[in-house]
Amino acid sequence: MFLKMYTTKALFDTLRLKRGASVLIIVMIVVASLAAMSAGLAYRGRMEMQTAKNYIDSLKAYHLAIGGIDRIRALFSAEDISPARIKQISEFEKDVQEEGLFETAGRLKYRAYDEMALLSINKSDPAVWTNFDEIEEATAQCILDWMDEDNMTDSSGAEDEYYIACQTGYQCKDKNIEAIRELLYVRWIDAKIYYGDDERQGLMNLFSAYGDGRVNINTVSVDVIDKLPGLGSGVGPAVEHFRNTDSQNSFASSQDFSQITELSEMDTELLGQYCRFDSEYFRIYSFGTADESRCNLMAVVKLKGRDLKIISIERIQ
Ligand SMILES: [Ca+2]
Ligand SMILES: [Ca+2]
Repeated sequence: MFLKMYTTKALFDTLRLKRGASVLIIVMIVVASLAAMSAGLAYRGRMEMQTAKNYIDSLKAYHLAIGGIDRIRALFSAEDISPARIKQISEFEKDVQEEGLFETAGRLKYRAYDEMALLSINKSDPAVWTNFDEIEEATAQCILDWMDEDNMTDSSGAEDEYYIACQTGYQCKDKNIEAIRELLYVRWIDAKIYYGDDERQGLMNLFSAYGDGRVNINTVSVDVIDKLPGLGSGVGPAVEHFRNTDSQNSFASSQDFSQITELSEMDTELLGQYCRFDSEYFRIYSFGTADESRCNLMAVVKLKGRDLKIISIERIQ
């Protein structure tokens, strides 16, 4: 009898202990779950705050970059643009935060170049392609196919058949290029060829989609002069030397070529065909930075009198 009572009591004690342990385990699980939930919520909150901050920073960077384009617009409208003034604006670059003009913690840099210092992708003499060592012959053929009206090519080019078979399938343009960024749709042209790198110029820095096919002799680079067919190799350096000798040295007409004694008769005649002496299109680079966010914009603008019209605007690397 005693043994039976003892056994029953021990059984109750054991059950009570087990129930106590179970409750303890449940409490521990609940506490652990609450702690995990709390950590999760805190993490999520931090992530949401970071996402919101990144969004605000990216907006800030974008508006800073747009502000840079506006400042160039104001600069152009402030006075008439002479050939000499074009040279000055083409070198313009400032960090606006250093000027104390913006309260924001971001930075802004911008500069304007003469778009007419670049070769016209649509209207340049097709022979310029023979002077290109930045791209392969096949790539040049693909660019020509992209623009020509026909649908015929050889094994090195690309027309509809190639582009339609691509993963994202699209048709060959078969018309003039309207914005230089279109080149990224052309076979073989990737970001490295388009933007360039430490070793070679990018196509975006050599070509323009605008203008009448002539380059502005007052701003064109030696690199671009070297691409013009038939000119002697010393023409580029001679032109640059003349422009740099005196800040007032500029060309107002083809008669001014006689000031460069190194030019042959043929060079002078060809420069007369290839060159212009003023500009109506300009390229603006504007870089906005807010903390880790950056926004790099490139805009092409057309100047008529003092009125500046934005023709195209794109994000760049
Ligand atoms: Ca074509
Ligand atoms: Ca073709």
